[in-house]
Amino acid sequence: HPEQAYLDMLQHILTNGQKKQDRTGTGTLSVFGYQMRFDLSQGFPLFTTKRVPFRLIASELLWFIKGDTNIRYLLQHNNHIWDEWAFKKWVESDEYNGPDMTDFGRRCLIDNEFNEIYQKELQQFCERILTNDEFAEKYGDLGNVYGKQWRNWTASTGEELDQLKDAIEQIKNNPDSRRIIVNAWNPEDVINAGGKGSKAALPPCHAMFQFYVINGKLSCHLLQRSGDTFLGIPFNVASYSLLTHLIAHECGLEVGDFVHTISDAHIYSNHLEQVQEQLSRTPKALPQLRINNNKTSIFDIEMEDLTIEGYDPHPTIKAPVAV
Ligand code: UFP
Repeated sequence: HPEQAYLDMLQHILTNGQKKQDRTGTGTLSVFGYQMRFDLSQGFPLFTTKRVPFRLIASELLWFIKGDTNIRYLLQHNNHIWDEWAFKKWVESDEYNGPDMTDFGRRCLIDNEFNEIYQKELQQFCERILTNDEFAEKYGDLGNVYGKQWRNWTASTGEELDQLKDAIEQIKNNPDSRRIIVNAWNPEDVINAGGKGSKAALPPCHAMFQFYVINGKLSCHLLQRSGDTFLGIPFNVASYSLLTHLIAHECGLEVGDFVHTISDAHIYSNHLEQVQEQLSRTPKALPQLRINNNKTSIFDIEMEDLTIEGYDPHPTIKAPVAV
């Protein structure tokens, strides 16, 4: 079963992972350098041993593809996965004069009373992003995150590079090339990322990807510098598999493999029981992805053009996010 590659990785980290401290203070079991391979013709790797929310993954990917870096688009699609990053910029700004939100990520996990105040404040923030253009422009934008780097990387000359469009052109016109790469890791923007006045809300996790064409099939290799294997990786696998499908669709190619290399592949110490639960489950048949055939360009694809068929996963497994 294609999903076994993922379950094997979880088991490998449980067995061989070293105890390692991390930025969030949670603690992990970690291995350095792990690779998975998914043959996309065997079904769409939206994992079945727990429910993975396709709509969130797809709307985030379409947001990257548009080159958008403002969370407004995500909120319009009821997608809240990036809220905290924009909220952080807002509460650290001079204009914010609400309740003290210092270190909100950690505090809301341990302090119920604070969590209620925080949730209310966050909800108001999202409302304002949706309804107030000026506010959205100023505080909804995450800076030089994926969308910016993929579609308008600013060169030292000031020229804007569209790496994603260039990659698609290469796939169409020069498919044997070994240089079909999109790089999200911009060293200049990574300096002090997330800090006050920084250019990017956070340094990219999925740093660089490359395409490969053989026998009419498109494959994609992602290099991810850091992977939360329980919570993050199922999203990342589905996201890049979807990207590969979309580009193959545009280029008239079949899908090949999605190859996923993770540098620091870790399980957080507070996800161990959840991982055991997931490993005790038997994978079910993978679903199929359908893309609207009336559209070709990936830049025109919207949510309603994407359907997942035959997805019948085991239930969700809840786990705290390390922030
Ligand atoms: N993480 C993922 N996938 C992502 C993403 C984050 O696994 O797409 F954005 C995890 C990896 C790590 C944490 O556990 O989030 C980021 O922390 P750091 O920057 O310290 O690696």
